[in-house]
Amino acid sequence: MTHYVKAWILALGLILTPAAASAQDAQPEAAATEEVAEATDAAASPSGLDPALYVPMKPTPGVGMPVQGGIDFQPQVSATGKQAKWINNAILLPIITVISLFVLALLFWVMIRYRRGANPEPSKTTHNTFIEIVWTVIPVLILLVIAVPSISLLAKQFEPAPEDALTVKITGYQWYWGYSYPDNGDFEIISNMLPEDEAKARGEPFQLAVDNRMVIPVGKPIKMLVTGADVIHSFALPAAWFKLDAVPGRINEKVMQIDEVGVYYGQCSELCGARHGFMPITVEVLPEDKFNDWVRANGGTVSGDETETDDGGEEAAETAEVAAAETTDGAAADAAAAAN
Ligand SMILES: [Cu+2]
Repeated sequence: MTHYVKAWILALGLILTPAAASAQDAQPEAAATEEVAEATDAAASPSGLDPALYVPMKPTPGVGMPVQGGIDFQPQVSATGKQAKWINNAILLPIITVISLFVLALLFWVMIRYRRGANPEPSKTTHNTFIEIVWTVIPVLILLVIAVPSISLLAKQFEPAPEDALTVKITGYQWYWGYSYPDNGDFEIISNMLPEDEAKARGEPFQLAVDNRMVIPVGKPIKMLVTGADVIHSFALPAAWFKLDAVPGRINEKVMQIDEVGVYYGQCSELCGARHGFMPITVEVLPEDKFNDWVRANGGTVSGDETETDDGGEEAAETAEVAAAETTDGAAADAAAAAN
């Protein structure tokens, strides 16, 4: 009798197990539906900013991002990038190709012409002054040809920022980026990678797209101050030929100027921990007026926008400064008189 009871309990258990399993499934499904709903909301106002001021730009396929089967550098959108790509394609690649083919031909010639069968008595020659001079001088000339454009490019990349440059401070965190704009009221943008469905919904490449982009004006030198908050990261944007390490306790500086409006993707390029591969960079380059609108949408300030109270404050500060200088002069004059 007892084994009947056991059999019934077992049968009941078997019937209920799939039901319990599907009950467990049901919960994540509901969560997924909520996520989709959230994603749709985000698509309606993807940036979360006032759409009258800023709507994230769609990227151009193949520009500012890696392409399937690509073997060349990305199309370059900065002056240094264009020069660097030109050096690679017009100077380095042809020289490398000619040298490789020449050495290969020499190898084949030696292997065939001087093999044991064709040349049973090898020559005992050890020196040939002419050939030694040739194989020293020609490589030196080749290196000189490469050095001239490459050193000038290096110098150009590290020229100090001009007076009118816009400063952007970039901080690498484990594992996202922060962009702050000290010239525009010092607001900070926190930039995290978008989940796959959200990136797709926005028509952007997954693992390169972010929720909040770094936005800069087109054709303007940007003074990039790069630092790390925890470990060493590296800010890299291949389309702009820009890469700079983000080191904690230290600020690295380099100018970046992008001359074409668009969306460009990059990645952290210094192994920085578990989610190193998931802290992409998205830079959106806009005309100056659109950039100013984006600053305003983020609650930042644009020079020329200052309110009257601000001007009043500045004037008051200037007056105070002048007064202080006069006092100091007066005091100095008094001291001089006393000394006399
Ligand atoms: Cu990193």
